[in-house]
Amino acid sequence: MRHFSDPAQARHAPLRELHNGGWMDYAECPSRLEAMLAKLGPGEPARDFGLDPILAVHDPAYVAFLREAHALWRAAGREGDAMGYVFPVVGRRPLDLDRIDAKIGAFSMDASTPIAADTWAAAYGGAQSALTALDAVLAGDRAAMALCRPPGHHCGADYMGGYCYLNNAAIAARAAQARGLRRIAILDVDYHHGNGTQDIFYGDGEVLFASIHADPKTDFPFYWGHADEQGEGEGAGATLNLPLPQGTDWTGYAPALATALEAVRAHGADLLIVSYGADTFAEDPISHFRLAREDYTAMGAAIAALDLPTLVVMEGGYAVNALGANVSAFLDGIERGT
Ligand code: OKP
Ligand code: ZN
Repeated sequence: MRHFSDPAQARHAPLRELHNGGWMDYAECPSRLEAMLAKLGPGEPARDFGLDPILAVHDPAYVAFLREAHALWRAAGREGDAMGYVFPVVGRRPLDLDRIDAKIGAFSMDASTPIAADTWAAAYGGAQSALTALDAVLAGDRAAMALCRPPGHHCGADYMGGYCYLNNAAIAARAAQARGLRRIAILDVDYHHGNGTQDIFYGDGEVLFASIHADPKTDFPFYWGHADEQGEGEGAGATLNLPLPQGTDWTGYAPALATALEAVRAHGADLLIVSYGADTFAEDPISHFRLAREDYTAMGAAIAALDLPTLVVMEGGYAVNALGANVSAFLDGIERGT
């Protein structure tokens, strides 16, 4: 399977994140991309499809903010990474405030998503990787992989969060629709619920969002991913959340995967986009499922049995030493099928 990335993706390097009231090293680190490339080989470079496919998902004011945020931070005399500390959970509206601290909170859902000097370049490169891999699938490849980093599934049309700035899976889905595919399924198998992707397509009946993730009662992002969230309006029934308890291993995971795959089948999708996270791995440092490497091959094979054109977009996975092998095991399953 061909895979795609952009060198700029390695330049996003926040120093630290707030974790349980203290600072820890930033888990979503540049070596994640290096580890995947070391195992899979260099792959192919992303092509540049420009801003339009990004603006088909994201609000122009949010995109403008992402591009200028770090410069504004520096201009305010600050060091290090831009981080917010006031969040308008009530009455958020486009006030067009100048101060960086006011802008950043209005475009954030959490305080674990710092903006460093090259964050925009990396996020932009990742989105282009997704679009390039999509192009390979639309040109006839049965499956292709975008080694996106930073990940995308927590950010929405006008907010960042959970290490995510641009929603790569959503950008690819909208680009596929612009090229004539109507019905699309997004299967999110990252450990964390893809709240941003869900939000973007919540009222859209053409894009199914099906997600298997740690129960948000115990895990980030807490407020979304509960089983009763099923879509609204024309999107009613086109969101499927399958939360699972901490400690879940393949025995508990496989039935949920079968349920999600059945929903993808029933949706009648022309294209499958997989938001793949390797943070369901037993040894992941910030997550609490117990999948083993060979489970990713089984997962890939079960997905391949859908027999749909498949775009795989990288999300999380923080056991860096195991990351390349885990991604490779998953891609082997997709290639081999059942
Ligand atoms: C991104 B992806 C802990 C704060 C919260 C955010 C987790 C984002 C996961 N330091 N951590 O879904 O893998
Ligand atoms: Zn995750």
